[in-house]
Amino acid sequence: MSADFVETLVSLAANVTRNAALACRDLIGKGDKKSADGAATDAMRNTLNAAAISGEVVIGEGEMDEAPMLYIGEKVGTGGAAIDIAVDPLEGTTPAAENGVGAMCVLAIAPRGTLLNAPDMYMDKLAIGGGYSENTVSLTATPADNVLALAKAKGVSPQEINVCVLKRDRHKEIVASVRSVGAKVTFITDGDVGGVLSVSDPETEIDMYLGSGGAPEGVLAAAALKAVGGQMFGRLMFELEEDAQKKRAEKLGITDFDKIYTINDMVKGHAIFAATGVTDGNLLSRVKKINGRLVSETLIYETLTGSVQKILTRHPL
Ligand code: VTB
Repeated sequence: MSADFVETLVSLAANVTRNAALACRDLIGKGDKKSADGAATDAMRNTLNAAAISGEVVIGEGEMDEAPMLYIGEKVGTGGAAIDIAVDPLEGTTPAAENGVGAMCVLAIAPRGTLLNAPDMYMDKLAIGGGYSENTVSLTATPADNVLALAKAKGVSPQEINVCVLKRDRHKEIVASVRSVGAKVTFITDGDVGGVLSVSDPETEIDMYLGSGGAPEGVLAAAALKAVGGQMFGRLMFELEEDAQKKRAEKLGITDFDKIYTINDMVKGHAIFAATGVTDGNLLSRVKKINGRLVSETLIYETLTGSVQKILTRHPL
């Protein structure tokens, strides 16, 4: 991807997530996840369809028969460069409906065929920020051993390591293991794209992300984390006796069900990631009305130059 083309895609990506966040703003806190998600999805699709790209949705709202819009395989754009599109129009429908923490509109763009077509199922995830040597941590090690290894690499005591985890019963063992070596756990209630990304922002003081969440969200987070040289590992979690899951994965080209995906397996080349805040979180603020104008916050991660930008937009009246 040339620098000019990346610039074009950056502004497209920012436009898409901003429009989605503006579209669902009036539905925040109204207790209706579906309508909020629908408004964001509609806006994303309209913006993508007006763009001079030949986009194909590889991570979307579901398979063709279950999602009317932005389904996997849907073609978007008026024609142009062949690119993969990954979307989570409203990442965190629950916090959006409840005006909770960390809902955002998310999109990643990459050259055609370079993003992992992740099926809609759980993925076990492990992420750390940039600046560490390869194999500092591993999905096959215990959480406690990963904390010890990261503390050593960072040159701090394990007590100073802060691990972000989705607050779910299924993560009890991870939490106990992390705390057994004296490290901190920071819980989030929803939204593990933001959870993974918190390792990329020193202001959050989060060193590691651990736990299971959506596989599509894993690929989206990987697209951003790659820009800052972070590391991420993911393993699809097939449920026992769930042949249908394996069939769905096979349809998307996945044959090795035990594979541990690295960040470069999930995002094979360059990528552009954009997220606009819908509710307040530790990375982004909600769309606010200031002096009668809507103001949004958008984060852009871009792998070509390794840049991270936060864009504040004052929207026209
Ligand atoms: C995951 C996570 C998302 O929802 O999909 C989660 O990746 C659903 O997990 O970021 P549970 O089944 O445990 O609720 C999110 O947190 C989005 O809200």
